[in-house]
Amino acid sequence: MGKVAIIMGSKSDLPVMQDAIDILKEFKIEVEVDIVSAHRTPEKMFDFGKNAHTRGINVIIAGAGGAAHLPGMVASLSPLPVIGVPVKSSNSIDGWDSILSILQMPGGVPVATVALNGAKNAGILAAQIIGASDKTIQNTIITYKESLKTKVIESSKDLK
Ligand code: RP5
Repeated sequence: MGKVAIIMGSKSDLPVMQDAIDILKEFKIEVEVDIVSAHRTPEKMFDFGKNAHTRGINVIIAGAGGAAHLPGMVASLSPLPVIGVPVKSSNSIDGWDSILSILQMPGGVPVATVALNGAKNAGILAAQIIGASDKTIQNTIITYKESLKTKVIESSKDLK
């Protein structure tokens, strides 16, 4: 059974990051949640990045805003796939600073960056990564995607 670590730079990121927690819980995937700040707790970030893969974690979701260095720095320290969530935080100018800080990684150190405040998609992507080698989780994703289709078809019918 896979496990996802969801970390964020500040408690103020939690309202956005909660979407990742919620969808992973809906998929019955174990999550561990913590605040890890690249700038305010660099030693904790280093320890987390170096050791996450030794603690049974399969995927890391990291959210941060403004000068959002957490996802990239954790990706530099960890062999695990890192999904970055740019957060439109109080110190962000317009969100682009968060997006570009997470998106524009140098060659060799990928961060799978989702949309601004796109924590739900980060959770789904983490589940899909785990589902690539776990049929039960993959079937959960197949059912979820079917439910998206059903919702659109129902909405279409409602308009008729
Ligand atoms: C970033 O600064 C955090 O990830 C957060 O998005 C932003 C603001 O943090 P607080 O000042 O609200 O703690 O490092």
